[in-house]
Amino acid sequence: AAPAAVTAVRANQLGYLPDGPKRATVVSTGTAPLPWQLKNAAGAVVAAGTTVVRGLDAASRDATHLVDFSSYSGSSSGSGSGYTLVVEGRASHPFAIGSGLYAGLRSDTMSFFYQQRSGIPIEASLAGAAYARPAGHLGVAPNQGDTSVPCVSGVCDYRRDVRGGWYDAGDHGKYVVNGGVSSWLLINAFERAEAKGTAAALGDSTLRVPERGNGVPDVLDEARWELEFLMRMQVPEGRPLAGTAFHKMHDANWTALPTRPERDAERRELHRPSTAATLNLAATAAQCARVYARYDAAFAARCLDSARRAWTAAKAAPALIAPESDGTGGGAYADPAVGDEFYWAAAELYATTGESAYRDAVTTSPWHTSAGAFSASGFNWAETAALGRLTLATVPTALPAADTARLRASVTTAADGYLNAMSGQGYAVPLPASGYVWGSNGQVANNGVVLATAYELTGQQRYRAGAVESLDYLLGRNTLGQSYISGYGAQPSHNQHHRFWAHQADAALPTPPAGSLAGGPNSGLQDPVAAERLAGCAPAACYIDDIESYSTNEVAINWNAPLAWLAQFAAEPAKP
Ligand code: 9MR
Repeated sequence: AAPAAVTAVRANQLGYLPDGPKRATVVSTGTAPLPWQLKNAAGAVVAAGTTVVRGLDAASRDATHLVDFSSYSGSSSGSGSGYTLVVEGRASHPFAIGSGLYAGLRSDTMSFFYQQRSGIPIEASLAGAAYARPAGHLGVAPNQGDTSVPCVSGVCDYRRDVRGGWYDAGDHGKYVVNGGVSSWLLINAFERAEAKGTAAALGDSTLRVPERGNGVPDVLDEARWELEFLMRMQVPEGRPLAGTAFHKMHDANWTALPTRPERDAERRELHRPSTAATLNLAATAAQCARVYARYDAAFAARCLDSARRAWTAAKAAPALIAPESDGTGGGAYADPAVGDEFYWAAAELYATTGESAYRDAVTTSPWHTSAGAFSASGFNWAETAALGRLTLATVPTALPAADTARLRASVTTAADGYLNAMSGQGYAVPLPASGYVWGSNGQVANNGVVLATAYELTGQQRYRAGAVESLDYLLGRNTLGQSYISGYGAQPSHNQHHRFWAHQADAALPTPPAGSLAGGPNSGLQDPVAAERLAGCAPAACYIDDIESYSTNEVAINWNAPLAWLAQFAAEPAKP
């Protein structure tokens, strides 16, 4: 019989960890196992075997086989990224096998946040000459500035200084709801590493941030840039709704692509407070109070005061819902259900203070026991109960031991669900076929964080393997053979939607810096380019590396944050 046609061999284009899982996907309609070979840079065969027929992959509609070369324990030396997997004469892109693969990604994914900073110049010495730019939105013409922003909603008539923070994504908006989960993930990555004893790798002068050398771990310096902004968004004492947080601030109208931050001439607007934003502030400021206490007691105390006031204000105003219709000039980030945000905030306040009022708010919340806290498609900016669970499962508290054990089991049960989803697929993605929504790559990374946390809790290697294989998907083991991370792999995204990293729109501007994660496949086709170019796509193939495809190809802080978390995890050695 003629050999079965192989149309692609999809592997992680960055590479594989010597002690990690090493799996790849072969696209072939062949119904019999196929021989595979692993070749080194010199072309010598160093391992061989036969594929396992996996069959039709629902999300991509590809006919698939699996290659498992996990037992190969050699590694490339020097730059040695020359391994290829070859099946029926067809080769994967070259990749490395080495233990140091993820250190660069850890650093680059964190530099993304520095380069998204508002209100501070981006220095060539830290970001590279192509990425340097003046500070944005400090009120220097033509900017109208974030230093004195009018509240436009009708419920307030004053101005606030809300400078700083990170721009959300490709736009220049700053949103408390999305800022919360993003800063939480960076700080959680550090808190996790502290508990594990690996935080030194994240300490002072480990990242390219201007605060290098100040004695504070750089990841905390970076997250503080956002925390200071989040606290500026709190309504001051003496004003109506004191203690709540403004939902968001952004331009009055969407700006054109490209627009450099310092050239944005639109009016900046502060939109009315919401309960969801207030609880994002309560949760992240409470987390801040716990984690920064060892490094800056005064800042930690300021965070705790802000968190307490936000909690009290949210209890007094539990139904301030930001409308979905408020999407001119910035995203809506509307979240009509805030019970999960109440749970998350209570969990952080309880883990930090141990106080009974917060404990009672935790234990009486339906989210404390609901099986829905970890959904199949994962937590996100609107669904935050899982964040409270992760904190209570990992940070020591005085909850009864049985309750803590149940919380931990909820994390491993969720992780087992993701592993189960992965094992039934051709590409091992911790998402159901229905999960390819706006920002699906962020959902993959978020579920990777849950898998990695399950590993930290149990030491069981299958969870580490699931977390690392989530990275395999993002780095090229997918139906498009796309590395969704700029600067990484043979076929990386490089035209992500961004107003400054807009090389595709203006050749004088740079492409996104290395380590920028594209939003990823979105079967909703919610922008004109996607609608025109991707009609009929299989869910996992609804992606185009075009700067205008904001619904599949934007970057965002809430997607890069779990990627940075995972890169940090994968850069650490496995537990013995
Ligand atoms: O990530 C957000 C996604 O869940 C929503 O479906 C989408 C439409 O409302 O908005 C996404 O967030 C965007 C925000 O509204 C504005 N800045 C860019 C964000 C990423 O695309």
